[in-house]
Amino acid sequence: PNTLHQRMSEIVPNRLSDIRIIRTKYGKGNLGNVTVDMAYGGMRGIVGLIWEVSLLDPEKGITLRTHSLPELLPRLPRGRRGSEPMPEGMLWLLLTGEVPTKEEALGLSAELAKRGVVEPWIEDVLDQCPKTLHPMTQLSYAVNACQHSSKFAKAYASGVPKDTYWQYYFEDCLDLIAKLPLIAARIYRNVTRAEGAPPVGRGLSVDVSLDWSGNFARMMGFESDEFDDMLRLFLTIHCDHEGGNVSAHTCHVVSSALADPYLSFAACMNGLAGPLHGLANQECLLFIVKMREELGDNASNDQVEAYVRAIIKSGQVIPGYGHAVLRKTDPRYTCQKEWAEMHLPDDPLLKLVGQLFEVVPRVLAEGGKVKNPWPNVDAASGVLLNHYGLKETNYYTVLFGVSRALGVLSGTLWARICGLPIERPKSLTSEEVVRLFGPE
Ligand code: NMX
Ligand code: MLT
Repeated sequence: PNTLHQRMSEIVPNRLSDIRIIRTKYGKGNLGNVTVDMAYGGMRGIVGLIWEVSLLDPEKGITLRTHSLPELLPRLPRGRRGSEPMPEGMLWLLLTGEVPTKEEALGLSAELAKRGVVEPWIEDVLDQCPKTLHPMTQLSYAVNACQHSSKFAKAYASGVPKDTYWQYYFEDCLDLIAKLPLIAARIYRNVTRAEGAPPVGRGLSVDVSLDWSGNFARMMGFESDEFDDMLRLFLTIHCDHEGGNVSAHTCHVVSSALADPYLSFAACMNGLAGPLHGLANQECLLFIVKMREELGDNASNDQVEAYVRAIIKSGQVIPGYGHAVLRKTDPRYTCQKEWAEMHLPDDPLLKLVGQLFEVVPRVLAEGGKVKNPWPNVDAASGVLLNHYGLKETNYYTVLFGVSRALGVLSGTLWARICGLPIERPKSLTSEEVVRLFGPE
């Protein structure tokens, strides 16, 4: 079978030629007007980015290289074990636009396992982190430290030609994706170790006979086949959500200054760590657990509704609900909910997830302020993780981040392939708005 690099090398020249034609034909096409409100309003609705690997439809949800999630999941190759797709297959798809064969995905799996090493001093740095340092901060810290071995940064400094940049970028992206399970598992083991127990130290390493996700599960200390499958699904579906979300956009803008993939991805993780973005998966499970503590196991929908209303009245958001672009239930929520209904139908927290779905959209829709009252990706994921014994909520966003590497590094690599320039939109001051539009 082809290696991913061989296939990319074949695809890149053709795609670049397509893009030249697209730009010649449509380069002057108008993508819409920008109002002052849009500039104050988080740039909502402004189309200002090219992101080759995925596209978000407000009604239908994410399409990954034109494939919707429900259509794609059954088609992605399965590995030697388990019944859920290997995230490696998703990576291949995002980078090439092609669903890989099983052999191609397994080849990529083996390649990632080979690349899965971390410099010992970075392991030491992680071992020295206080257990109380948030796992996302530790992740960002370690990824920044891995920049020490960036092949792109070295090649750039040595003055390699511009049209070869992507080759070095590709190497860094694959190396980084390969290192992430090891880094993230070390963080998990350190933050969950018993009081007074020593940090992981030496001895945590990738098993070349396992897939990327299987390795991650095993290094974290999880052994069950069902956990492995749940993690494969989680890592596959959280990978990408077009280019404008905070994490992808951050990766894109940082990389546009030709910062290497390590620096770009560490910045991306800092954005994902915000509670309105990826941290919402942590917030969401905490919310459900607290609600259960207060309402017990047999709460009625009326009690859930009263609880939700009180939270909103206190000025807090309901985590796991709402979206800046989506206007319907997130298909990533649906897919996790269906998985949970099949594998953990009696979990009391799942019952509450279902009750929230019956109550929250109606409550949020009242008054018309919230533009999307429906659940997003984070509304169900914590219940799955918790069910299989991964109960440390402050670790949940790390799992999101490991998955997100597949998408943001693919999108960013394609930006480098296309030679997109440094990103630099124009900003205004409020005085300038008045000068432009106000009375003389
Ligand atoms: N609960 C309560 N209020 C909400 C919610 C919610 N879930 N969602 C939106 N609103 C409020 C929002 O705070 C804003 O209020 P105000 O004008 O007083 O500032 C108003 O509704 C309008 O917001 P929208 O235009 O609907 O949403 P926006 O595009 O600004 O923000 C989110 C999108 C996702 C940040 C927002 O819906 C939210 O805060 N949701 C809860 C947090 C969450 O689940 N985030 C995860 C998103 C997915 N991910 O993983 O990244
Ligand atoms: C994501 O997966 O990045 C979130 O749904 C947030 C977004 O798309 O803005």
